[in-house]
Amino acid sequence: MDYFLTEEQIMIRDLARQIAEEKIVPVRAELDEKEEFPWEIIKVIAQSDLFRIFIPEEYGGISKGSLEICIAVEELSKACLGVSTTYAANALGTYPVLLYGSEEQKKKYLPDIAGGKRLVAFALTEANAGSDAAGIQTTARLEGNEYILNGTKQWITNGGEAEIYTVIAMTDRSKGARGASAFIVEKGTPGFSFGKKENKMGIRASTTRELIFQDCRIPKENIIGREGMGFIVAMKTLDNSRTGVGAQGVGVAQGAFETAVNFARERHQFGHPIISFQAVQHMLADISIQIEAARSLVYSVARYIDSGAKAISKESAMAKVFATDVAMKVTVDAVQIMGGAGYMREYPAEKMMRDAKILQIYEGTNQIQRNVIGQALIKESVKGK
Ligand code: COS
Repeated sequence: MDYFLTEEQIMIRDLARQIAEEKIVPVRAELDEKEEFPWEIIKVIAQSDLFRIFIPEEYGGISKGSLEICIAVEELSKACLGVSTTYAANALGTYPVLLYGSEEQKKKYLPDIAGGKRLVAFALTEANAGSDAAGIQTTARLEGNEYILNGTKQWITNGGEAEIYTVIAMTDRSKGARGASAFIVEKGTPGFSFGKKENKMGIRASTTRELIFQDCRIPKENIIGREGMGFIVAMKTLDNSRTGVGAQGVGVAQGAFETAVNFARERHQFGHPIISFQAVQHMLADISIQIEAARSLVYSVARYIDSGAKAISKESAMAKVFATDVAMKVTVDAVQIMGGAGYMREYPAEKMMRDAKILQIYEGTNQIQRNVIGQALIKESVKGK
């Protein structure tokens, strides 16, 4: 399929593909095995300017949009979802500043983020606030010129390795979702420490950690937007970021497809390569149809976001659900085509299958995405759209 990419988009794709093939593929199994954070690869990504993609030019970026991010994420994901999660979560953590940050905050943080000098993490989830994001318990109390944060965030991607954290906390718990606010907290701030590091089924090259705030004082200027805007900041951040999770799905599915095709050409049974059997061809045909459909949707939604559309919740949720459900099915089928070999650590298919599962869970489970789509459909039907 020709997606009519511009020369610049093709350049981004080729650059990300080269990094994926030369730097990620050779070490992905080891990173997965050792559950090791990919600092060497992050440095290469930084040197290649891929962190600059979605940062405006005036802050050291190249002012590209959602489609360019998706293209880069897809290529990295084809090689390793753990590495691409680190990259994509950095964008997730940056969106609050990009979308709602003050001029001072943008000037202070975005150039370093664009240069890949400081990684970012987004901290919303807590032990009792996963799908129910408005149920967060972490508090931020204004005292003089400082906010004092108390609480614990759970399962934070890039936790511990990132230098900058965009944190959602309650400034007025009595107001529910309308009592949340968003803050920037820097690593090293007294009262801010890291807790449990998770041992995960997949995306093991990425790090997932607890953040602990104990009377952590931050300057009052570190609030993003105004008090009470935190839930909207979080939801808009996720609206902008979820298409990228869809792109991760497309990438890992493509990686699994290519692995299965290569294997099916080489593997002989009953005197023939297994790719010559119709049972295998039909599975590969179904896989390729699903991947192309997922890519088409992800790219279309990314282009829709880049067109400046304001209401993007439904569309980004659709891209996330469809492409990540495809990723799960395709990676399972790739293992099936490869049979016993697919189940072995010697081949990358089993890692891709383990990695793919998280895509249906993080940045809002696929059940929550269907709620978001359902709510949008109700609103549209009321408006008679
Ligand atoms: N954009 C702008 N505003 C939004 C919004 C969006 N995408 N989604 C919700 N809002 C607003 C609503 O309009 C509502 O505003 P009012 O109080 O003015 O009416 C407010 O935010 C609360 O919304 P709602 O009542 O829909 O909130 P709920 O508590 O029912 O939760 C879901 C909504 C389930 C969609 C939300 O909690 C969610 O997305 N959960 C998943 C979180 C997630 O992705 N976690 C992953 C961790 S981050 S990696």
